[in-house]
Amino acid sequence: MAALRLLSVWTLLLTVTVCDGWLFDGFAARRHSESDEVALWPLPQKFQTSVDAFRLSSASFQIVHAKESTAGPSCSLLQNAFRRYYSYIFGNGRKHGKNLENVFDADLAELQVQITSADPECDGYPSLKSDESYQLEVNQPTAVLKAASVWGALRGLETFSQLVYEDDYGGQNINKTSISDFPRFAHRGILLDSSRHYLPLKVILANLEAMAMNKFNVFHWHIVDDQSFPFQSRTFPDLSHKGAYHPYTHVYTPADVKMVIEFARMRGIRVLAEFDSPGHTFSWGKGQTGLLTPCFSGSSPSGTFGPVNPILNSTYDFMTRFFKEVSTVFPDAYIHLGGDEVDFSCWKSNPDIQKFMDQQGFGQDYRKLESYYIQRLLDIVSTTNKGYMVWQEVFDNGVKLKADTQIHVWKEKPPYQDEMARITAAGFQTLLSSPWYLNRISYGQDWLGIYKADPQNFNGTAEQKKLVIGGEACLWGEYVDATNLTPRLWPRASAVGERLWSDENVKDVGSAYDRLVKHRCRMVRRGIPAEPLYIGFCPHEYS
Ligand code: CP6
Repeated sequence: MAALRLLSVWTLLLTVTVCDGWLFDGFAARRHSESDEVALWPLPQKFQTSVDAFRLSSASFQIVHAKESTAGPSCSLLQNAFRRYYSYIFGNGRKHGKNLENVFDADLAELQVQITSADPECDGYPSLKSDESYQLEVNQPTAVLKAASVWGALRGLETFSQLVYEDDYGGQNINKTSISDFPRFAHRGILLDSSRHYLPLKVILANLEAMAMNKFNVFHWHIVDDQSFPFQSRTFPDLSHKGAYHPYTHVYTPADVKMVIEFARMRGIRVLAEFDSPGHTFSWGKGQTGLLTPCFSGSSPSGTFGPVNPILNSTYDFMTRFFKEVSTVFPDAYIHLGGDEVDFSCWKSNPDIQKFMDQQGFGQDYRKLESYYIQRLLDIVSTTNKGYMVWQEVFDNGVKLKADTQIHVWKEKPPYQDEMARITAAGFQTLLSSPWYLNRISYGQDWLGIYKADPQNFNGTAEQKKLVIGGEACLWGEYVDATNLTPRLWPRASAVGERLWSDENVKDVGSAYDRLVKHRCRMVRRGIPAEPLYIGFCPHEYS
């Protein structure tokens, strides 16, 4: 046994304290080749680790429910997570055979998972209010993970799996460690766009798996847009039958959607569906005649269509029935209603719209017409008891919003800092995406700019800063399909993941680089083809 293991000095090697605002990490770990393998991402809020190393045997190590836990074997969410993390720790059974022949007295026998609240939320859905905090004590002969609910336990299991490293003999080790962790922001999302290109279920599920590795908790599903309508509606089957790229292969059936939601739930991830209107709706028109505004060329219809027609009662009847269905299909408490980038030229060309504008006294201000539509849509969606999220234009146009509306900032200009200051000054919750448009690519290490952006970096009171619920990395789909989605998103989205989870003082790019390189190799080992940050190699890339 290595002499190192006999040293039971409780050494503070890596310490992050929030209150002092100092950060000291990394260099001591480099002295020990064993700890070299350990790279926590995102960095926990508080942690201490020592040179005391314990061995794990794949033959005997177990993840179990603690006796005191309010959850037990009937909690399939945890059972499933235990199995998943056992596989990640011991390499999906690849080395299993070898280790089984080599049964030894392990130093760490088990990880006990203890849920402490009366309701562990095993069968529930994660929400903005979920408690994702956890405490992890790794000691001999057992490690203990404590969390109020399953949501914190999931985050702690990921951290535990990241603490395990391989020694020179291929054995699994973990150092004595103490962690207390919680997220900085409650909303940590990834936007995927399944309209510009259809995304096979497999790709969506792989992305959810990668999200869990990075402690993301919201999958913003920009499911339909101008180019295609893959969402299969039971009430309006023609929407996908006529509006999808293909009526059978390029659709998400109710069973598909259920599978995505359940796969996400098992990982503590919300599925936030976006049905963007009145713009970005060209594909809706194919299966729902009369929904879109007919554009005119001079005094006759040109045969082309614009945004949703806001002046017809039939439009609002349709939206009422459609969102009633959507609100039952997606269990999340919020729906994203879009409201971005409305092109007014078609509305301007249409004489019926002009007449309506006159009647309403809107003059030539088409933003007022847009607001009129959004107002009525919001009233409809409110009757489904859902909260809503909208893109920033809706706020910019002065639409009257319910107090719990969340406003999604995406534009680069005016500067997002000014926009967030205005939104929070008006008392609304907000989330940031402007610096995190990962569909934008450039030569070089663009993760640095992504990493440095901070959603609370604007002029405002503490009260205003509290209204920032987090942010989302967006991967718009114009140039992305199943072939390139994963490497384009990861590990660049990981930079957003740490910004949204870790303390605001965690911003040393040197430490981040070292950890992110290893974290990226870990994702690759776990089957996520994340692209390299820069030159180099992964320890296991040929094994
Ligand atoms: N689609 C929709 C898009 C975009 C938006 N909404 C978008 C805008 C600018 C860039 C990338 C994507 N493709 N519906 C804006 C929210 Cl750079």
